[in-house]
Amino acid sequence: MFESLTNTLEGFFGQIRGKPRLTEKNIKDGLREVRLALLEADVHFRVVKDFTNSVSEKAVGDKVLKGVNPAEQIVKIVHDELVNIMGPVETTIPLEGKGGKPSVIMLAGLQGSGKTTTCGKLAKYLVDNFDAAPMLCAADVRRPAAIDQLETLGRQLDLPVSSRRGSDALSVCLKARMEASKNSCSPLLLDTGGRLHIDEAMMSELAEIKKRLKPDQIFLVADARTGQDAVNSAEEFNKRIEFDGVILTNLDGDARGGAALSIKSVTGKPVKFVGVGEKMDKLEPFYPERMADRILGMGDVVTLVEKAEEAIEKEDAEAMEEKMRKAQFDLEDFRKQLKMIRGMGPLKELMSYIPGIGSKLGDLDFDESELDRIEAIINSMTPDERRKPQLINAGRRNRIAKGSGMGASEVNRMLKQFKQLRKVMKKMTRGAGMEQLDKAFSDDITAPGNLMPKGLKGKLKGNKRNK
Ligand SMILES: Nc1nc2c(ncn2[C@@H]2O[C@H](COP(=O)(O)OP(=O)(O)OP(=O)(O)O)[C@@H](O)[C@H]2O)c(=O)[nH]1
Ligand SMILES: [Mg+2]
Repeated sequence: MFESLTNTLEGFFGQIRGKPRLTEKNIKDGLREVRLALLEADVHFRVVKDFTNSVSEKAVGDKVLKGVNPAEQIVKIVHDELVNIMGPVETTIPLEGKGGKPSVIMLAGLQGSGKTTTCGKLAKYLVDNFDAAPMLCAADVRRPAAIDQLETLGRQLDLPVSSRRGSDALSVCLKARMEASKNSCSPLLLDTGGRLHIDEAMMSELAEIKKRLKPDQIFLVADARTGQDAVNSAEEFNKRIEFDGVILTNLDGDARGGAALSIKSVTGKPVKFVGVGEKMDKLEPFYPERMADRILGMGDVVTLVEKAEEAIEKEDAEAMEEKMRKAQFDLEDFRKQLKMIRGMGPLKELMSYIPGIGSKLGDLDFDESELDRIEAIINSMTPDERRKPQLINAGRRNRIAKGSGMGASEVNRMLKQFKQLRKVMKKMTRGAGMEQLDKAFSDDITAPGNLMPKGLKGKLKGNKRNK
């Protein structure tokens, strides 16, 4: 999303790295490019101006000039400034209203921005993380299909939906609140109607709902792909219906990301959640720190760690590590790990979280089918063979090849790779440094078609930001 900005920033830091100290001139020169990259990423021009001014001011300040390591200082300044323009963010959602009544969460936004989908995602998020018992309210009454869409989501999530066809939006909301109260459901999530453009009819409908229901929290749902339009309409919305925060959808797509960087500065209200896919579990709280890390190409280690934690039980992980250390890691374990890793998402997405790698990936292609082949081969082995690969003789190898639809040479190659992988693991768990790891990787594993994606090794080697 921020590839070009990340590259420019890396270049900027690189330039500074070569300088003995920060001066107004070398900062200004570098920042000129950063300014262009920000504009190119569709960041609002006012935000760009404030951002670069602020970085330059802090960087050429007295304190910094005395510093010993200018490059690190400038990275820190840029990082803090990025965090500053996006935060602070408070993502708590009131689960209960006053006096034990249902809390009311209102979602508003332009047509097609993702309100209905987000309504379902947010409900699921509250159920999964806080054991809440939400109710959805179909307050988009202009289009019958909108009500159907929310009801379908409700069935899919096994959550109640309050709707009333042929009624006006305000009455639907009031009735829904009574229903939620009667059924002890909270929060009540209002999926309101959107228009293509901000118009008086939509605004007065929303204002009326706000006035009568006094929502505990109001979210503006905005489509990140619309860039500056999203920011401008957020500004308009906020003037009329003051909201508490923004849910930015479609951050998984080819959005340039400018909206994520601009909304807080322009509206004074932060992005609180982001939609990163169509499925119901694709909603995440927004963390400015992590976003800044990603923009700076530091990868998003915390997200990766969280994903891994979701996929793997701690005890499993410890047992696995012990096995790796003792080189008892067998093909059965390997199969488990493969399953786990693939359960975490597409390889390329996972790699993008790793510090220093993310920005280098570009449009590098990951051959996931190679993993399919490896899985097929392991699946065709008997449990005994998985535990003791040394049992596999020519006869067994041919049987495995047939069973998995591969050639005998592919089975051989896979076994050879596995042996190497086991060696690498042993070294890594004994605390080997990057050098040894590099050496281990320079073996057959990086050969074309093998485990490491083509071209990545070279890219990694050229990467000096590995810490
Ligand atoms: N990839 C991706 N698709 C999304 C995301 N959020 C919503 N969508 C898709 O965007 C389309 C529109 O979403 P809706 O939830 O229907 O939008 P809406 O704001 O309710 O639209 P109206 O009711 O017509 O105003 C749907 O096809 C969603 O699946 C997201 O974060 N990522
Ligand atoms: Mg809708």
